[in-house]
Amino acid sequence: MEYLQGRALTNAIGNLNLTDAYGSALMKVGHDLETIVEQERDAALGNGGLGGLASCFLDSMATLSLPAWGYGLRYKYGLFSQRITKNGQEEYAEDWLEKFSPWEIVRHDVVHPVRFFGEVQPQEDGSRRWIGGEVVQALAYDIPIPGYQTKNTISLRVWDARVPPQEFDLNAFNAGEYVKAGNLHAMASQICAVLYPGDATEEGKLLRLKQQYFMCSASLQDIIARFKERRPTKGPINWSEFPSKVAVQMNDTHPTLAAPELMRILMDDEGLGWDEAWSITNKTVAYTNHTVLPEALEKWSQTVMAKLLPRHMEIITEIDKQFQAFVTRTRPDLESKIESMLVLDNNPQKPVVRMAHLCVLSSHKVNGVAELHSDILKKDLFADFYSLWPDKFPNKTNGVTPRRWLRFCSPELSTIITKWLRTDKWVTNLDLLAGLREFADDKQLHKEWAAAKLQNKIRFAHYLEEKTGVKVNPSSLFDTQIKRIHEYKRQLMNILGVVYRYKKMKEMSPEERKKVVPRVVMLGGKAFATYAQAKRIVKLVTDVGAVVNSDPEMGDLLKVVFIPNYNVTVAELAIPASELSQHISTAGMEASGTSNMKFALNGCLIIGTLDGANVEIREEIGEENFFLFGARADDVPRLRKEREAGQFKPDPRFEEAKQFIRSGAFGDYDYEPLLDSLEGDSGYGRGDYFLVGYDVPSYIDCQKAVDEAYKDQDKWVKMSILSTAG
Ligand code: HBZ
Repeated sequence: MEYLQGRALTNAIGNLNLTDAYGSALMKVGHDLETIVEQERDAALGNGGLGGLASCFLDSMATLSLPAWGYGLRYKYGLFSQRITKNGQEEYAEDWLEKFSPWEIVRHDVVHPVRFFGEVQPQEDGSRRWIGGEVVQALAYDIPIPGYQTKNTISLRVWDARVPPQEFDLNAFNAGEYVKAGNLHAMASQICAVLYPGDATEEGKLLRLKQQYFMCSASLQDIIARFKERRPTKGPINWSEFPSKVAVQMNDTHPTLAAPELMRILMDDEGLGWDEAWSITNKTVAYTNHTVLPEALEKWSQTVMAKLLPRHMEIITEIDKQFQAFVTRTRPDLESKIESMLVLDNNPQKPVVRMAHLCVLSSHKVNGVAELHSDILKKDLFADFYSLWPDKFPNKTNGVTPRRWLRFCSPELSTIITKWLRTDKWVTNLDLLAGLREFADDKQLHKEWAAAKLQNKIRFAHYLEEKTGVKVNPSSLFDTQIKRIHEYKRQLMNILGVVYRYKKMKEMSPEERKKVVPRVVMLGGKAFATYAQAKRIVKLVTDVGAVVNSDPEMGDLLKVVFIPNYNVTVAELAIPASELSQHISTAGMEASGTSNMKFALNGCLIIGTLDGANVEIREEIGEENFFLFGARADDVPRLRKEREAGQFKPDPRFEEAKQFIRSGAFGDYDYEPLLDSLEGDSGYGRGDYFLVGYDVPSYIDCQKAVDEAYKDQDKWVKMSILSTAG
């Protein structure tokens, strides 16, 4: 249900190998490419890493000439745009279609009806039919996804909701009842109005469920129509062929309804029996899990689901019944656990549908997005299902497209890579980058590499000055943390480290200060509008920046910048310019991370915990090229228990940093709830749930090691080359 596409123009002409030709053609008509590129708004139809991953997959599938489709919704307002004021973050609607998007092609001939509410009518032959309720139409818009140097272009098909003219209540309108006449229109236009915000909210749950079903139903009808149309012979449909022609990959639980919807179509519309429909569904759908955070696992109220989708509720109930019978038959030892494994959680206080369980039961494969994460799925979140179906749970570590995330966002570095490898084939075969290892000590490569990185830093410094007014020195160490703001990602630890650094620098003599490695610390990311703690973090970063950046004693030695409105386009500038990037989540909580890959690809070193794909990145680039600190995932439960039992002894540096903030050094905003979360009640019911206090000492030590490494530029550039190579 999400795609974070970014801009299309540079990517499209780049993939078609037309950038230079297009640039000169534009010149002839009096425009320059850069100015034209700047006119395009990001298509921000996603919240964060999950949407970005989907967009990377589209680029790669097109490049591999796979016959794939991305399905999504044509949200009128994408992810909100962020402005930073003296109050911290403010949100504005992102009206990306305001001046229309030149990339979408409306398909007036591709429409599918989608029903909501209504009732289920038993038929004489024993089958069941869903009738009544409200029916809206899904209208297709196609966004082309060109592959890199292939003749293949695939589509991202996004649905818009419309009302067929015959549904307009003309009688009501003529009687002056305009609101009543327009009811269905209003409902339809709400469906695709806004991208659902990433973190669970109580608001708009019904609307979100409508979005999910709208997308699943339209997409499956579309897939089935194509399957029927493309059959070689026009005889009776051989449904057993369906799974060999169609694979539906569910990007998290958001499109889970694809499974019961496929069951419904196969049984109620196509007349198949339960067993055949179930076998086809199971062979067709697969599920990628992106989180183990309990609050992010989708659960829908059974009451709401039964009202909106009565037939699907029947199907889900039957799935549970069959599963229960299967367990009784094959694994009586699991029977005591069955309640916790079912899709329907019948807790009388709050009966809910567990979407993740529905995914696991319906899918033939369930994957995590990094090795560590997939292991946690097997050991923890889906342990009982794993014991039942050990082959169902493979790992698929995330990836990123090397086109957008190296070739196009850093043409300078790309040229050097191509020159030294004597081929540009690495753009479609990243393993070839390993060839750079051979030259990792070559002084000439070092010179070229550092020059390219410097160019990227200068470009980004200009951007920062224009957007924030803060002037930074491009010869400083560029240190970046850009991602959604969340407590588990621990931006708070980053800024506590900065506060400690600043305090120590204030205490230094001018002589001592001369030895300090100049640093620009940059943080960027959006906080969900009602996530108060995340917004306080943004406010703290900007307050620290205001004080540090105007402190004459600091000069170029320390700058702290909040990068406003972080999005794909900003990432394309920030990542190639960064030398150190922070991926510092509490171990076990970041499923994978994908920007860690983008940074490493661009020769940026990583400071990080053993979490998500950091683990595998570190293995590939070598542990000596990775700044590792912090607790291990296995230790986290024990540390939390110790913390709760009052057995945690805070490091004096941690106390000093908090105290400095409390002293009012960065203004008188009420930071107490933020600092409190590191001590008392974190809102998660326990103090310092994310173990910032526990990891701060090794984090500060590790940052010291970063400074030392940066002083030896030969060593640093070598590490940078080896990051790209790995
Ligand atoms: O998916 C992210 C994970 O946090 C990250 O570790 C991983 O690398 C990435 C790709 O696998 N998850 C998200 O970005 N999640 C969302 O954006 C989200 C969106 C809507 C929701 C819940 C979560 O309702």
